[in-house]
Amino acid sequence: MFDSDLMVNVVPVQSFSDETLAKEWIKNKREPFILKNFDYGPCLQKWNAEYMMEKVNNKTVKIHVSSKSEMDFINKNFLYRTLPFKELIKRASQNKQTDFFIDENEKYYLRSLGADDRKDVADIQKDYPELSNEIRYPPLFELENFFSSVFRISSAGLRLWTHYDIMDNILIQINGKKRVVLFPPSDVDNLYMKGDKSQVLEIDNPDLSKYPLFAHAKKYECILEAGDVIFIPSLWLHNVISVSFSIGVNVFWKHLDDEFYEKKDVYGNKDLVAAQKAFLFADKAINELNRLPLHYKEFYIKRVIQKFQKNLDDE
Ligand SMILES: O=C(O)CCC(=O)C(=O)O
Repeated sequence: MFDSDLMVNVVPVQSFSDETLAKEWIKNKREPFILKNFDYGPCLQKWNAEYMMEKVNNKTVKIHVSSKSEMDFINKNFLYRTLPFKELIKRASQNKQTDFFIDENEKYYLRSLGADDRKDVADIQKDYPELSNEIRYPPLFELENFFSSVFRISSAGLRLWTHYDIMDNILIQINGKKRVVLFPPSDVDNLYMKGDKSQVLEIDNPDLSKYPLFAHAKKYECILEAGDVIFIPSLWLHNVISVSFSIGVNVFWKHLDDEFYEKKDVYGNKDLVAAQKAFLFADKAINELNRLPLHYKEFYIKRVIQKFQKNLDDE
């Protein structure tokens, strides 16, 4: 189903070809945009499947393997596997028989990790030295705020679940095409969140009897072509589908003071420290109220919500 009511809420993501304008937009507007025609260095011409297989020789990577196009983190419908980088590229780009046994229906997804994935932040410059001088990042953030750079390499047809990140980031599309759908943070009530992920997997064909509020969510949508970069502001929910075999680089940076971020968060996807504390206090508050008879609990939950709402209204 592609409901016409849902179509009403689709906004095309706008594009710029001027980095200065783009940087201003990040500062003032905090909405997604595509930056076109930036010079990323040789990666744009070079980084195809053959080149990557030849160039990155001695590396193994931990990947997601899924028999479904819609990867579902909440119900874990995929497996983690470790493969040589070369083999991942072979499988993801061809999805057919290779030296290893391969199921034609399997789809592959790499979100690259640091050298020690428990301690190190992913950084393509360090983790893939053979490629490091072939990519240049657009000047959309201060270098001192750089947090991580992550490969996103995917089979055709694979969809990454809708989620938000707590840091501003850009996704540089280097090879292949992606469809990106974004939802503003103000729609978080319509997205049936579980942690940082939405439970609505099939965003083009949602089960509205289960997720009726999803019909009100405003979608921003675009196709990312090779050579495009999309700015994804923190807290904007996004859902990404690889239209073809795809190589992208995702760069994250800290746009708030260091103290707001959890120190040991190597993935950069933990909620801000203040928010984690707030969730903890909320759990404690719920435990307290659970001790009361139901009608008291209902009454006081409403009063607590009023208190939060008043705080927002007073802003
Ligand atoms: O490109 C992808 O597969 C996911 C990108 C993403 O989640 C991001 O840019 O934050």
